[in-house]
Amino acid sequence: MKGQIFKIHSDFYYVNTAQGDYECKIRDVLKKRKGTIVVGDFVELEQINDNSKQAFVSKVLPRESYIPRPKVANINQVIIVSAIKEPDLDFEQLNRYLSFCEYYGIHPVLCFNKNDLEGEEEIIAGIKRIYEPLEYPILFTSALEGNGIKEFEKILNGKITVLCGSSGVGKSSLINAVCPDLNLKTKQVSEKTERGTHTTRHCEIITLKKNSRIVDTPGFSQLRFDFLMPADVGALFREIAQIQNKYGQCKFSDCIHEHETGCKILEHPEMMDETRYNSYLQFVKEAKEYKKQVTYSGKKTESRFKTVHNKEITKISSKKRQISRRKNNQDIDKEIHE
Ligand SMILES: Nc1nc2c(ncn2[C@@H]2O[C@H](COP(=O)(O)OP(=O)(O)OP(=O)(O)O)[C@@H](O)[C@H]2O)c(=O)[nH]1
Ligand SMILES: [Mg+2]
Ligand SMILES: [Zn+2]
Repeated sequence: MKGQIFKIHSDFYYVNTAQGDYECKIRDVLKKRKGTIVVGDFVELEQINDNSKQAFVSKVLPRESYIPRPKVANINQVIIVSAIKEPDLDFEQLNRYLSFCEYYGIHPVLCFNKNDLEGEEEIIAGIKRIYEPLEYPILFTSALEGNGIKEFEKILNGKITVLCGSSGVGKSSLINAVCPDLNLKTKQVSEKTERGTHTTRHCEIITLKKNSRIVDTPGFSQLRFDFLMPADVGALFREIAQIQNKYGQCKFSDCIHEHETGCKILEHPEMMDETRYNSYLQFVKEAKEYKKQVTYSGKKTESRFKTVHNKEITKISSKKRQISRRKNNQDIDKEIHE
């Protein structure tokens, strides 16, 4: 029997199957992998007996996707929720979430909530100008008055969605608007004392409607780009590929578009919005900290992917990669010489 883990509680794994939900423990063979089995993993079950709703997880199936915070596998999309105001729209935070989606290969949707609050036409126009050309789906909603909730509901259909966004933007309120029975806890912005605290903490896949499932724990909270090389940050910004498609590659293949000569990104500032470029520079700065750290410790880990013809390709680790014929011949030459 196959199913999907929707909740983990110490040693218990709660699995959703076509025959209903099961409370499971894992087989001894999986004990070593305990910490790596996460909510969202597809698994195979062995029932204890026919009428019991208890079972053993005997196998974990390969993943389609994975994000680390919250640790959840096989999600289909991330909805990045921002508020048009209260709290003020934070472009860097929004771009950070977007770039994380690009990095983990998960489809992002942009949702701008609280559009019942008036007098923000300029902000809305700015959002459209920046994000429409990047071809991200965009929603404007009001959890309070119901605008755009039908569209929001439709986008959830048939998928497992992670919502992310700063505290107070209305993630729980949006879910409550779609599914009032759930009655998730929401909190006044003014009640918040600490920055970055969230009302919602645990990680669980919640079924909203028959085919719509969500993870209410905010995705990617407090993450920084301090785990990849500066030259890899460009692949997380779609406009950089767009510019290079149109005007050709930068002069230097390792260009990080900061102040190099012959840089196509710097030559065409009209093609990349300033807030986007500033976010890009900030993420490059974080990546440089990582580079410094690995250079210092001598433990340079290779980036997980490279970009070829604007397509991300997962790199093969140096251990698994076969020695090239050229390298092999060079080694033989060297040996003969010596
Ligand atoms: N005016 C207006 N207020 C809203 C809207 N949606 C949510 N709010 C209010 O914003 C506040 C925060 O909403 P939540 O749903 O708790 O926000 P959240 O994103 O889940 O926050 P965390 O769980 O802390 O991450 C609450 O006081 C809501 O009533 C909206 O569409 N319009
Ligand atoms: Mg919440
Ligand atoms: Zn460049």
